[in-house]
Amino acid sequence: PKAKYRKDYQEPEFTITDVDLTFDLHPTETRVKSVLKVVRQGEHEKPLVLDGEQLTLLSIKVDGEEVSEDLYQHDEHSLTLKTPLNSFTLEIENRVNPTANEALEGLYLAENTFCTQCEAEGFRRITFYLDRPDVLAKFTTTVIADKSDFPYLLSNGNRIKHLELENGKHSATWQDPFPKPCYLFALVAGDFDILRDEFTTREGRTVDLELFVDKGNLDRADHAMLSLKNAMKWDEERFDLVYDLDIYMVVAVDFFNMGAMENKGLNVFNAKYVLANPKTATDQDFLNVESVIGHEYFHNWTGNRVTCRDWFQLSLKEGLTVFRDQEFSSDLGSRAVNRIQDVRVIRSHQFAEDSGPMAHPIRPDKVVQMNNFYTVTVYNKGAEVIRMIHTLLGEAGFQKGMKLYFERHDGNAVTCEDFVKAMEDANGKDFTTFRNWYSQAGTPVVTVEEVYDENEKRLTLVLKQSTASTPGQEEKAPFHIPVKWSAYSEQGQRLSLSDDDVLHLKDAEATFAFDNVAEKPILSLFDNFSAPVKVKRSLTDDELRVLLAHSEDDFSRWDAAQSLFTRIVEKGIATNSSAELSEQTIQACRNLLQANTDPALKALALTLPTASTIADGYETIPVEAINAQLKSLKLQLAEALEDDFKELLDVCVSEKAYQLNGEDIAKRQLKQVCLSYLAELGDKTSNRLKQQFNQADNLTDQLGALQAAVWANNAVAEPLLNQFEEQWRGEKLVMDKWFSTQALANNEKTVERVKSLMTHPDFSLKNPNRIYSLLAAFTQNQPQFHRDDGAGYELIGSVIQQLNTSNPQVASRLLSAFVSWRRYDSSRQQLMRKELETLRELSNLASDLFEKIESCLS
Ligand code: BAL
Ligand code: ZN
Repeated sequence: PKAKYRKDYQEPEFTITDVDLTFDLHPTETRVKSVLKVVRQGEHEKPLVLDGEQLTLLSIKVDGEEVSEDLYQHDEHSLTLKTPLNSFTLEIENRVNPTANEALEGLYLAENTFCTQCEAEGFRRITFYLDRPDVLAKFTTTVIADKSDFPYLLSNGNRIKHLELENGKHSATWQDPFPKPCYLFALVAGDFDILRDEFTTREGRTVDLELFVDKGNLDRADHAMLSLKNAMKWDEERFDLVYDLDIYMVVAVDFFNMGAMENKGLNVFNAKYVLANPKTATDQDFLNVESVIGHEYFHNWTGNRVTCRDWFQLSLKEGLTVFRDQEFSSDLGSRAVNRIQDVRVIRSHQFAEDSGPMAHPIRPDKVVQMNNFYTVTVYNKGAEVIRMIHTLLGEAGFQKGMKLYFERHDGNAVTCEDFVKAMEDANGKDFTTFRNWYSQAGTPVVTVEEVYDENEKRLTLVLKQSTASTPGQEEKAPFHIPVKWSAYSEQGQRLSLSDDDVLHLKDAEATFAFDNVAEKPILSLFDNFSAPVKVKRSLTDDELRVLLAHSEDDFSRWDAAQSLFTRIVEKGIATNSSAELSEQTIQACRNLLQANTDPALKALALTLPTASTIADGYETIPVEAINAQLKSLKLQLAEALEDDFKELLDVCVSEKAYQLNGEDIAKRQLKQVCLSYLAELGDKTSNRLKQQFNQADNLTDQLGALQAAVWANNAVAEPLLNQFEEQWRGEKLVMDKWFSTQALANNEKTVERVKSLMTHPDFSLKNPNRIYSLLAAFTQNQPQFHRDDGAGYELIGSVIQQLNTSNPQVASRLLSAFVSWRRYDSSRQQLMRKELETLRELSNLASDLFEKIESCLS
């Protein structure tokens, strides 16, 4: 496999303006006929080279005439046609085998549903095409299939024709009036239950909304529909963006590599982001449905109407659309809770990616397999970069920039640079330094020095930034880092030192002086996580406790708690003694529990940092020590705050039936945190756990009790696991949670347990959701995946080997658990390296795995 470079981009030599596709669907021999209007771009005599993979070519005609064999060439990846014509109609027939397609890219048949996934480069597995996002064409699609097995035949746009055919077949023809790149093409054929609704745009147009779910699942579709309507309304109100077609369809499927896909007018969703009712979905599932439904809907403008010029620009649509979905969730729910959860993703996952061998800028420069770049960097750090632009411009300025962006680029395939330019031009700003966020990988470390001069009544703040080198980028230029801040007295009163609540660090070092500062202030820096950086700062524990209690920024309060906990763990590791919790910190936690604060914020603040967040602070990750310290800290907190947790738990237990609203969700979240601490106290909590499990009228509470029991290795863990299995066997999405709960259990039997669960009737290596819930979850179980005898590595290594041929995209996601192998001690390094080397020797190694293995072994 060969790498492609961003710098090598060239405009297409031909374009396609119109596509007419006919699919005669068959499980193993689907025939695809494609009629393309092709137009040469500019003056040249080059041949037309179409992408095509795993296709059987049946015929090829130009302007109605069969093409003679000497004028075309067909190899594994392409079809090359010699022609002097500048504009012509190309008609190609080919065959594909949807049943054999376990990679779930292109057209596949799984559990009686034909389905497509074309992003990034899946369309070339359907038919020969210019499979690149800067070729935009109008699509007409006819789907033919057996009517009894596949009563619903769907594609993009509006249905313009439906015909009854011979032999029990029927056909539907769809026309999409909006030119689009082929990655947004979709086709679905199957049998479904349908939830129908409609949305009236602010212009008064009626849009039909149709949600297709597996038969029998209508009682789990309401929340997705409500979320869709909320998203449509929100995008009109906040972004001034109105939906453009007369119909919007969402299909939920069981077999899907990603979360969902924003195909024009026909979103395809992984069922786990559609189906939800209180018995089968947790509060978090409901929130995820809202967020993913929103995300895919928002792509209609940021992604579909304005799309990417090339795949290096992926963050143009993904960073922006994640930012938009985050704002949607924050406007509808708790802004602070959403913010903290987004930051947790950055700290636990993105920082690790940014310091490993696969580190890449949000706009990568070099790609072997595009599927490897649907990353937390491109998506989540990409969203942080957009958020910083929002911080620099404010809401009104940001919206001005969005307006100009659409004025300039609607209907086009553009670059991240075009987006930044629109933001700059609309606001008369200079983002020269800011652009480094697009071109440089790595997490900046900001060092803070504060000096207060009592005599001069002056505070001097010195901020320095540095960013470690990343693969291919030795030296880093400074980033433009916005530092949102606020100041407090030792008693926690808000101090006003300046009118400007954002400091701008644009150079390697900057000094900020504040005069007339009456007393030494405690600064709350990087409020709301105003930049994706790591901060080095020597606050005292007392100062952290002041911020925990008094910062007006909810994120900073949470962050202060996390810093206090992290310090205790780090100190325990450094001194090789048990983590020690001071009386003052216990009291600070108690005050927080008793404060009149959003229960969800209490829950988040009292949740310890993850092992991977702690690990990020170490060059060589001390696996056992982190695990031991986190356990000890949790137990100490449980013992010290036992009465408080019990009291709160009782307050949060609700007599009323389950309701899905912010207040109740927050209470359940806090209840869960209390229960998870109390579960550490052993058998005396067993009855509470059983009681909650048995009395729950919703999955959040039922699963909460199960997880608390299993993760604390409580005596009731096994009986509850059995009971849960008995109740939910066959309910795939619920059983996924049962798998994850066990995969994340921190005990020495977990590896063997995971192995044996792979033979469970509800598990299958063919379904990505099962793999994610059992095996990807297991790789997040730091102490057990990194077991010192290498059993965890062996298990996942052998699964990756199996998936290499059947589903390389999913295999590659699992491989991420190995890429930071150099961060572990030498014995673990050897064991991980062995797995990587074994994989490297595979004769048919997929490009997805090749790329990651090469970068981490080089
Ligand atoms: N475009 C792939 C799925 C998503 O990010 O929406
Ligand atoms: Zn997206």
